[in-house]
Amino acid sequence: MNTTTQTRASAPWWAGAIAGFLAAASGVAVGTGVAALLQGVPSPIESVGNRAIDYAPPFLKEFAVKQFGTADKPILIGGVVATLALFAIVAGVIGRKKPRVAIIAVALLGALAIAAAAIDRTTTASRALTLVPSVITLVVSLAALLVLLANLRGREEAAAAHPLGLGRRGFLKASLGVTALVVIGGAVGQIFGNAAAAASRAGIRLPRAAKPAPAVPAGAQVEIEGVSEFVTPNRDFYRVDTALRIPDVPADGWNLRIHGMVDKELNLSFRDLMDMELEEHRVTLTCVSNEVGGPYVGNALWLGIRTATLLEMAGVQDGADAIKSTSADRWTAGTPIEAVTDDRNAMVAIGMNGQPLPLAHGFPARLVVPGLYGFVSATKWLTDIEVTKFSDFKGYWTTRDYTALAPIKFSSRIDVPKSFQAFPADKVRMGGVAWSQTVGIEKVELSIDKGDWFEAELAAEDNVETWRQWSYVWDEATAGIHSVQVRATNKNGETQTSERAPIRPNGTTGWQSVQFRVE
Ligand SMILES: Nc1nc2c(c(=O)[nH]1)N[C@H]1C(S)=C(S)[C@@H](COP(=O)(O)O)O[C@H]1N2
Ligand SMILES: [Mo]
Repeated sequence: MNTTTQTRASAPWWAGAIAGFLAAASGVAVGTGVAALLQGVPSPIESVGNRAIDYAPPFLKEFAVKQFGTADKPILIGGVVATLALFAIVAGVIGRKKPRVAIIAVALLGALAIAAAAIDRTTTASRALTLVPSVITLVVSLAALLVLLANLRGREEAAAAHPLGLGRRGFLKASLGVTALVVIGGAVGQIFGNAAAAASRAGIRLPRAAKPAPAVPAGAQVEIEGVSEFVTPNRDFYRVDTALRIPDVPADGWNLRIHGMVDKELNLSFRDLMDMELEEHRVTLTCVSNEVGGPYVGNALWLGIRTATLLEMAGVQDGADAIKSTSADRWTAGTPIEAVTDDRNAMVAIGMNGQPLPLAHGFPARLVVPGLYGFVSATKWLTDIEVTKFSDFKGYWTTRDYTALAPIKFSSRIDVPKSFQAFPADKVRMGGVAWSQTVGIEKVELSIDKGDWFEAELAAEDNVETWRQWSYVWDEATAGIHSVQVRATNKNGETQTSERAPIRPNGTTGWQSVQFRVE
């Protein structure tokens, strides 16, 4: 027995750090596991992350999308976890001498998680249920902290030899126990996070379209290695949304409500939709966050019911100029009534490239509106369409410095060459895509080494709501570094402007240029 009389001596700082970390980790792990078992309830970390997403200033979101692309979500989660861990560690270190401070700090963390859960828009469960994981996190973290600190304080003199005052074996057991909790909590979250929707999707057999899409015309696909597939496979289709966890929305029990300035409110089940006259259309979606030459554009075959048909069933009243669409995770978009009732192929879609919508792309149903950026039209996990007026509401991004109206700015992209791709001199084959949804592409021009513009070869057109591919074979290439620039002209006779516009408030413009090497 160590007989030091220094009763105020405290455990080493790292023992406090470990105590703080273990306390928070065990609480979060249990909370995460519990959340996963409650359908539609976000975990405490997700709720805090969701707050960060909603409160982030628009420039930060642009930075994140630009720097991290679709990895922005894991990075955000990582940031939340790292911040939390750091806070808990500092609390533990202080707690060796001032347990009250540590307890208050951990209680504050728990309270933060509870507050985040209390206003988490993404939950699809009741508010009371949504609070359960964060309350459990608070209780477990505090209990763990109290036990660990009591051990630290109670056996100060032995603490150096016996980390956490638990003795070596006790310490090992505690660490292993928490590690197991974290692993189990995480695994349960992975396995059960979207279980209901995944099972529901697996059980769906989509009906054939009453009005199928014509086949993709021969020659719509440019046969050059590196040029996009004309129809983007689901696994390659870009994904953009604010959802940290994909909303878990099984088709059974799902309901689409169409209401507001209508003669007759509609409530449609998934079955109701499947039994309607379904149509199929290829439409190219584009995200406002797409930089010139960027990847956030994709072309798919959508199966669904025209919004015009649904709104005719409901009977739109005079004076309405917008629909406000809402998702299961309470994201919203505002779309001009004209765009969803005119003769473009705006749809409530339930199928994508011959399959039920993938969970990430809006299962069980989403909106697709040709010609408008996704943030003002393409609501995924759709549950509600309110016929209303623009003067009475704002969509999610419109409250965050983006415009209310956002037609897609027509654009063109170079798929090949990739930046600094090397070609043999006799084989410089270029290609890419251009889009001007609802108008159509008339011409694509190229300029090599800033020389005169000349026309690229246009591939066959599918329809004016899809992109169109282009190609060019440069057979007089000389060895060295070259550049190629692209610009499109649409069927309204407008040519892409060289003027650069940023993403915010309503989309980029400018000409893409790529450098490449000829050997
Ligand atoms: N529920 C929900 N729907 C949403 C979004 C979202 O954040 N939440 N983002 C929109 C945006 S900005 C775009 S560009 C499209 C992208 O659709 P995709 O992920 O299927 O490509 O979805 C739209 N629908
Ligand atoms: Mo978007």
